[in-house]
Amino acid sequence: MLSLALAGKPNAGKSTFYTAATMADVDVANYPFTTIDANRGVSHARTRCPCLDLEERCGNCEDGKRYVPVELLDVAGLVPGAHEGRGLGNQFLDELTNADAIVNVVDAAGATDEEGQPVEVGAHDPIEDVDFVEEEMDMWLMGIIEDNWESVERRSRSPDFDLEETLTDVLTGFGATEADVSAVLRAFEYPPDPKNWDDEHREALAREMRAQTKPLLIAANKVDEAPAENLDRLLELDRMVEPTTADGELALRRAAEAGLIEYDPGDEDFTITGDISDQQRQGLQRVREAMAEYGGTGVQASLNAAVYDLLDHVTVYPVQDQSKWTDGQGEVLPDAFLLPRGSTPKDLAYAVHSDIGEGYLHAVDAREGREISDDHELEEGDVIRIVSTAQ
Ligand SMILES: Nc1nc2c(ncn2[C@@H]2O[C@H](COP(=O)(O)OP(=O)(O)OP(=O)(O)O)[C@@H](O)[C@H]2O)c(=O)[nH]1
Ligand SMILES: [Mg+2]
Repeated sequence: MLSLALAGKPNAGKSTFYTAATMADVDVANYPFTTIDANRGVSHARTRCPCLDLEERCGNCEDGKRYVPVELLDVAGLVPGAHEGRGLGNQFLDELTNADAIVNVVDAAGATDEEGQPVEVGAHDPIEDVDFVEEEMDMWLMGIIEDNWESVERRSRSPDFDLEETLTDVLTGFGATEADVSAVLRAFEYPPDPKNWDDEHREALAREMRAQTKPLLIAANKVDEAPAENLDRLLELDRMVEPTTADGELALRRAAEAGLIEYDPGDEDFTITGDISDQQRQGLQRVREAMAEYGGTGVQASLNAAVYDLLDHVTVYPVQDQSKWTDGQGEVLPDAFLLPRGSTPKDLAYAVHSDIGEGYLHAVDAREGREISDDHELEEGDVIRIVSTAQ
């Protein structure tokens, strides 16, 4: 499963975002909330369910809104200097190791200082919080590379030394693959002999590796309180920025669970359906105002941006019956897989099961009802029948 980590300063709203995004959604019954542990849960990317192209809804979506599971990690607050052990230090950088992408939750209201202590709204410039998470991660990785350089040099004396392979061994704990290492090595100039590398080379390697393996998105949180000018400046940055109100999303999910409103995560608005107090009405009205400005609370939009834009994945639906789009039990569109863009039918077969992958014969595009080539690049919403000796 894809894994997204929420990182950022203390008090930015990470746990609020996490709680809202991993809350049980009784309506999406096929993907029950799964607590892995306190800070590791299941959330979803939202996409258009292919059953909208059938006569009837499939039963695995919410009226055509399909929620595909992704892992979400709530990482404890980072402060500047964490890579040197400040605040709660390295432990939390270690927690980021498993993540495919990072959502840096920033307090766009500027109501907390650089250590996360509450200050007056607008007293702290949130732009300062944008860079430091990246900087901490880069410096942390730089530390790992420096600590291992002696062994890289030692291995370089062996006649069959391979830099790519050696660096992959060193960085695998950070989630780097050999493909990541070769992509990074191709992108910058460095001396062929590790003995001749200096700190600048190692720093460049650390920064490139971090960007390659842990791309980052900014959730400009607390938009309900944030001065408009802060939002404007954050949105002008040359980065992926999603305005959010995590608190607003949490209020909506709780109200929906209590049957007070109709709201599906990622909707632009909600409808009040239950008996609510004046106070509740006022609270919801404030959320609605923030939503009107940005087309929703931004929580679902952040998860979607991470999965579909930053990580560039597509949602693909394997089926066994190419005309009914069902599995062996007759369930319509039972599964949705997130695969990197560029994945082929065989990659999908392996994602379903390694046996299916090994026995792969060919694949059928169930929308068109015709066989597709083995190098066909899967697209968002593809419904695919895999023909395999292992079925
Ligand atoms: N106004 C407003 N407040 C929010 C929003 N999201 C979170 N908060 C508040 O910000 C405070 C901190 O939220 P948390 O979710 O605990 O922050 P955190 O980033 O997990 O903090 P640490 O665990 O200490 O790192 C709480 O009082 C939240 O209610 C938001 O969208 N708007
Ligand atoms: Mg927290």
